[in-house]
Amino acid sequence: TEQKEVMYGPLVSAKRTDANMEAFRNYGLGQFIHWGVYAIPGNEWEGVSARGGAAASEWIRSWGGANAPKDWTKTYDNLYKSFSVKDFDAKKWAKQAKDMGAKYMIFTTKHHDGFALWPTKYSDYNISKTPYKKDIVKEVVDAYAAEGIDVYLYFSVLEWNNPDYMGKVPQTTEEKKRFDKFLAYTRNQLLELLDNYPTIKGLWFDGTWDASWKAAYDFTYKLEKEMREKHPGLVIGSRFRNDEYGARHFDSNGNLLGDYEQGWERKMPKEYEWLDGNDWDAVMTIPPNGWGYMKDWSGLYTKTTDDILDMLLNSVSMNGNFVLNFGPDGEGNMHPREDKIAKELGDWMKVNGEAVYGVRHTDLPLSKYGYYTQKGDDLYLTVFNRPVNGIVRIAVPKAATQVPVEAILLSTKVTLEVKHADIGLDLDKNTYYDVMVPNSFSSSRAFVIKMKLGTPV
Ligand code: JFZ
Repeated sequence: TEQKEVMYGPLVSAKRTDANMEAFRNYGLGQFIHWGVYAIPGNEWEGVSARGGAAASEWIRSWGGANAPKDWTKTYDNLYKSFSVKDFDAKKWAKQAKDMGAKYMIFTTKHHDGFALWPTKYSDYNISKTPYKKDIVKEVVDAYAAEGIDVYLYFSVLEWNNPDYMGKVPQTTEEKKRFDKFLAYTRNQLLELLDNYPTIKGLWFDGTWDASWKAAYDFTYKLEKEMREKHPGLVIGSRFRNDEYGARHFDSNGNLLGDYEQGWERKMPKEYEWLDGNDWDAVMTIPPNGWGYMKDWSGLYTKTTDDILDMLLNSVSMNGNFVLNFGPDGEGNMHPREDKIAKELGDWMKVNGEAVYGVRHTDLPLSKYGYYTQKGDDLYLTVFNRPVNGIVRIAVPKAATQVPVEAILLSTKVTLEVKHADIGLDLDKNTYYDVMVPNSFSSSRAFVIKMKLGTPV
């Protein structure tokens, strides 16, 4: 394919091997937290509703429509005055995340509404002006660090309530001046975050899709460079900037713009090949959409623990991390269903986490029973679809040195009977083994078969 001349392409190699990137590759499970003043409405407020369809609770400021009171955005922009967060306890959140098995977390420092959860010097619309007053970002960063969970900061560039922001490319001298002011402000805030919270491992960018930001590629290129110099090892996703042709996530030659691909928002890659060997994460809501607190989950399909486990194993089987979102309410309490899912996930991970953390994609043919992962010469098959005949047939590459295969149930450590099957269309490449799952073994969720192959596959 023809290569274009790209001046504003990647600043770093897409395959960094430093400690932070290696840690990223091994996280497996992460937690996202969306918190801000939108947690107060919790998707219903003064006749304005953010329920159903594409309407997300953290977008309620924009969902007014015809039913909204005339001064709705003004009402919204004053919600911070009642952000008292009387039940907020960062240590409690961090403990829950730890028990769930999360290895990193992403926290919203500022969403599209522009409200900053840290006492930024560059805008008055921040936590210090609320009844709570204290620095929430600091409490979260410190509490998670104390639990050994890496912290990434979510930052929305676009701001709905900032008069200096505009979505279109600035045209007039006045507009250019205004938008330059906005860019300087954005740079100040980002450098401030790096100064204030030096233990963070990365930044998760959002709100970077507008034409104005895309046209500022020279500014964003320099800013990314500056942030990397200021904070060596910083991990930045592909959603920060674009090249001079407007290509986002990947430059015009298909090279990743950042350290990992950040396009998997409420969707999953179907095939490993789509990922082109890049690092990536999938971020997921429990309701269909809605990242901020939603008080009413009725009438919506909300994902179950089994759904989430399926997506988690699907992600790690393709070398990605899976990041589950939580949207605490205006007082700082998780939704009861989030509490329940966190507990159930944690219970599963305590038994089966070996099949999730630090594992890699295998080159085996896809299994109809579940997902393969591997670590060294250990092969894991997490079974979601238990066959009625009790036989889980696996392909073992000819290169495997340990045949017959040794198989155990990870949860009980019981050895399973393995029989040579030699059925398959690719017997030149693979040989087939049947792992017998006894009828007496009962499991209400997916279970893991751990096998030794004597060699990575
Ligand atoms: C954004 C936000 O608008 C949303 O509120 C939430 O914070 C989410 C994590 O990020 O929404 C997006 C961002 C990117 C895509 C879709 C929705 N995308 O790349 O398809």
